[in-house]
Amino acid sequence: MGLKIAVYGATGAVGKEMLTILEERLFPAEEVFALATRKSIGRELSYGDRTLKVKDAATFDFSKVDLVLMSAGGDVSRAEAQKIAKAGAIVIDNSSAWRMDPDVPLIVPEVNADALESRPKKGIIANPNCSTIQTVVALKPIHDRARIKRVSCATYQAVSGGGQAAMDELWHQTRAIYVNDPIEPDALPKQIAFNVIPKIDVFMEDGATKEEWKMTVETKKILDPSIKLFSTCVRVPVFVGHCVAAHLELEEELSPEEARDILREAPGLMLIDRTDEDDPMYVTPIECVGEFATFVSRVRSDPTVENGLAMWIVSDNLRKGAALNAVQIAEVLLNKGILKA
Ligand code: 2RA
Repeated sequence: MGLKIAVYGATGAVGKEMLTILEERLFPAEEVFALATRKSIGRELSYGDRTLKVKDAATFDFSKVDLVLMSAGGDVSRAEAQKIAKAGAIVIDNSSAWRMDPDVPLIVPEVNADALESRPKKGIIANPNCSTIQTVVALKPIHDRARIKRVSCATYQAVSGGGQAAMDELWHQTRAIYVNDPIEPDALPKQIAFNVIPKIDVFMEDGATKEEWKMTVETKKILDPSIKLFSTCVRVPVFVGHCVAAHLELEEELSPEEARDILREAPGLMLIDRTDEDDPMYVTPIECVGEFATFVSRVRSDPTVENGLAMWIVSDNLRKGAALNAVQIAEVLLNKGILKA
């Protein structure tokens, strides 16, 4: 016997990664359904060495499944997730729709798996924002040892965070420039090829973007409400892989060597950090693609503040930033007997 699972939004970049990771991690699924909108019915998606035919989410009988991994956008989640949960399944939702709902756990297993002790009140568990996930995985071990007072960070986020269309846009713009086909001037403010854009999601009243707001409020809900976090979130011309330059102010002093020892042993992290000029080691987005780990490099003291510590955090935003974290939440539910295979 195994679990019956539906991936809702299976044809999207994250949905496809969910199918791949379920199989890679040998998640005990007796049956997996790939669901999407009507226009994708019949499309074939790989699930390991098997092929799944996409079914219509609108007519699917969710009482047939135990678990639904959703990555179908906030509007669909708001409209459908509670109905699906009422049919009996547990929903792990990748959208931002439910993240700040007090009755919906917001989970990064390496940080707050303890928040999952029974079936959630609404039957919904929220997957955090990709840039938040990799940040809190790296902050958690430092916070446990030296308590973080404040974080100031800049993010460098791949276009895949904006979905397949954003990846296609980078590809076409880059190709156009290479084949000497200049991009129309009025399109330039939005050009991402050979450019960076300090705006991800919409602007809010205070001048922050919603992405920057998510970094702050989600870190508080997942890790510690007392942490003050300020960020500038930037889109960069990279296909996959988010980076975060984080600058911490701690309550207690922690040397870079002590911090490295802590990070080296922490769950979900891989420390790649050497500044010998003849053989430097640090991680770039291209090197994190396809990996499960969140990588940390450039661990340094920040002498401009009391107990300052800086670090560079890199992770595959489609994997740990979305699909892997969702599957790891499902693994926690299994291990705790909240989901029974
Ligand atoms: C982005 N974090 O990178 C947002 C949503 N995935 O676009």
